[in-house]
Amino acid sequence: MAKYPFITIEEKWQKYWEEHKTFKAIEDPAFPKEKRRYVLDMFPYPSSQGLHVGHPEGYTATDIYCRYLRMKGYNVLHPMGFDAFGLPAENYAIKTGTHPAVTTAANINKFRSQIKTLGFSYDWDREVDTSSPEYYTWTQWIFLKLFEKGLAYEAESPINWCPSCMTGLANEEVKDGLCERCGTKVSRKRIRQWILRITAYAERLLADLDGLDWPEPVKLMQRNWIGRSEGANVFFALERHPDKLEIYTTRPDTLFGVTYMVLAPEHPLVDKITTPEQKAAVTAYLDAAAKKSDLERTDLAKVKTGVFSGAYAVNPVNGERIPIWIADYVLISYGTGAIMAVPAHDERDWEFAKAFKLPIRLVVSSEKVEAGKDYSGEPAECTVADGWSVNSGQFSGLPTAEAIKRITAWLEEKGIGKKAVNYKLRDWIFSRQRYWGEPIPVVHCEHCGKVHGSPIIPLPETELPLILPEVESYKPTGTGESPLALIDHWVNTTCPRCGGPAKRETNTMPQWAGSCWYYLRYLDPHNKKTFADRAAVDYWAPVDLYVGGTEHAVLHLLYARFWHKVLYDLGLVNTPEPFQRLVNQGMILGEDNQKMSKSRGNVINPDDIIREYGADAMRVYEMFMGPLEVTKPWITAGLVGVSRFLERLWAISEKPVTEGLPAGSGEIPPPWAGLVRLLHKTIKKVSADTETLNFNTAISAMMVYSNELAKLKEVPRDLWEPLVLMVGAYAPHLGEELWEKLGHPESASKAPWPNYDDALTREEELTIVVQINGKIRDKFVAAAGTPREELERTARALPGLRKWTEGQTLVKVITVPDKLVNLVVKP
Ligand code: ANZ
Ligand code: ZN
Repeated sequence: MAKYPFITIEEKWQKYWEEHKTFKAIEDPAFPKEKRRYVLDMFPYPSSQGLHVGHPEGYTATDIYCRYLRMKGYNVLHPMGFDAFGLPAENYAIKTGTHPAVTTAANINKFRSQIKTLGFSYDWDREVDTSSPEYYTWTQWIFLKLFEKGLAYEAESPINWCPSCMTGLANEEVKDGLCERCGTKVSRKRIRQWILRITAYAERLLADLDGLDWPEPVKLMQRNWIGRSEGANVFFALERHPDKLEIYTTRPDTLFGVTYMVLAPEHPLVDKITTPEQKAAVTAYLDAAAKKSDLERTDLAKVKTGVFSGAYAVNPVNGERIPIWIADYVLISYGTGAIMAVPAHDERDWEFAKAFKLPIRLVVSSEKVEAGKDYSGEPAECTVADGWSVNSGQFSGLPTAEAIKRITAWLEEKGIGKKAVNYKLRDWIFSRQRYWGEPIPVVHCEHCGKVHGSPIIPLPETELPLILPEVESYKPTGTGESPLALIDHWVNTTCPRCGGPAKRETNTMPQWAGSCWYYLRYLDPHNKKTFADRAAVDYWAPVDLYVGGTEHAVLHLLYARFWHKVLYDLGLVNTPEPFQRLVNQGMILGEDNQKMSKSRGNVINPDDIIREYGADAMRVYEMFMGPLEVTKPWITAGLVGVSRFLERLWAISEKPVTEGLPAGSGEIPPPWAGLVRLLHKTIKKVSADTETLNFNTAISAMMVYSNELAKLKEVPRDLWEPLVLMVGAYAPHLGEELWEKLGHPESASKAPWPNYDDALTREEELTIVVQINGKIRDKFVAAAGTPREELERTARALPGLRKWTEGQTLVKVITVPDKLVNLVVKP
């Protein structure tokens, strides 16, 4: 069989769609809100490697869904763009001197043309490029809004520093102590930086997850990352010192078990309370701790280190003297930066107490407390689970939850403690000491700093965009300054407030900035007056379906939710959440079941596949590999199978088409009855499966049906056209071509999705007659096409036949499927 001419067909229809702007989305008021859908793909970073097979997986899924929705009468917005700022272009510039803008433009062109060869139904008039000044004007504008609201601030504190990328990183960008991007071990560096107050939104970012139709694992990752914790702050008096030591604990019920206190090395009290005898030891310890990352410090497996301060606190519940230690397993950035240590019930404290031979006191029993039992003496192991309070004065005998409540109330009454909530979420380190990013639109003015208190002066909106200037060297300075700091004429500017000399901010924004709001720019991409007109936002937003990989579970998806909420509070968007439904596509592995990588040599290049099998085959194959969400290996044999399916469709289209098969039920001419039923069942299944993104099973249903059509010499139009239309959503080039061959002048994408008659999708039920020795004795109902063995089994088990069969031997069974079963018996 000759290959179907996919090369010409695919080119032809891509040209057609482009020329006719077939998929242009227009805010047509004729569509009511419930008939509009916004379906979004995670836009790609245009790397120099071009598209990999993972990109088309999600893109094909949303494309099929969009085509289906349009045919179902929805107005659909389906845009694409490029997340174009980023380190690779800049690193390439350092190596070759080529401006990142040049590399980025070339990569975008390559990506765009690759994406276009796959026949996706994007509205290309809405394309965005986050690195273009037209776009980043509004990224900078949103930054100014954040600044105005007090949500962007400057600070100097130790942050995660990647010595290879030579830039500071957000906590979200550090995975197991390594730079998320390059895998280099992250160190600590104290630098001036811009920080976004995402913690101000912690509670809402947490609470609003409940209303989202997102995969549970993603929601859980965000919940854990935000890390809400409930407990109490307790004030401990200090011996010979007027200050109070405030600690945060989730277990106020363990107050009677405190045997020492710990301050984080950076705690301001360290200096004040350290006794002269301990000074030298403490100083040495602080120096060592400063060099470690938070991860190294809090790792449970690490040997605990610490030093005694020489000072004592007083336990408010029993007046005991408690030694105060300094140890780096307590972080300054969490809670109050100080803890009460209860080694009997906290593992880190247990290890520390064992290492430094500090007392351990049981205050929670794992069994219900027995009257008169002695709970004193050192416990043999650490128990963190809830139980019943012991050795805890008036609170002994209470179960943990109750003890926490009562002790907290008691602390509040005495004025020595209060309920407290803490979050693991930290503010977002937002500035990068690199070149290829959005300049932060503020200046530093010494004069204004003296007169008004703050030297930071935001640019007025009218001065946006603040264009990223040309530089001679893209190389980061490594000192914590961006290469922009070296351009004197750019750095030295005038203050927009006082007109005096001022210096520009030289840090740039992180790559996440552009992707925080791109889905809003698609709504109104050419607007010069605002980031997106509110009417356009109201027309389309929020995103109804967002499809992309799991790698963004916290980073992009958390940051975008944060910015969206800020815009919502400013009255600029219509919903508190940007992405109503999220679906994660599974990873596509190499044929060897391993992650695709250059070094393994198992990378499949989409261009090769498209050249050899066509874009439609690539699309259908990626959807046929398995459920969208699961990880699955590439199997070339599977691709070949899919390509045969498309060939078969082509072969069907080469047969003569006959007209006039009655479509309604009841009067179908007998030779077609079975096929008509199969068609209606197929439409029902493909519709339902496409709606629920179960593309692989929809494809199998179309394959089964096409096998039946392939057996015909001539193909009735009424049996063929619905399949062509459904195929058109999956393999759109082929679909258009077959539709045109059937004589339709309009694009198949504009035709309505085929309907089915539900009556015809139900199993046809037939009455099966049962005979004994040729005489009709009984009957039963069975689905048409029930296999012979099953009919015989049912017939033989009929209770009504017993009087003829009892005591007889069955000698023969004669079965006519769909009609009768004759049991031949002998005494
Ligand atoms: C006494 C205690 C007894 C604690 C007990 C636990 C168990 P989450 O759930 O993560 O919020 N902690 C408080 N601040 C800390 C800091 N800055 N660095 C390191 N550890 C800190 O954990 C809260 C618990 O972690 C707090 O409750 C405190 O130890 C410790 F049987 O206080 B707990
Ligand atoms: Zn000024």
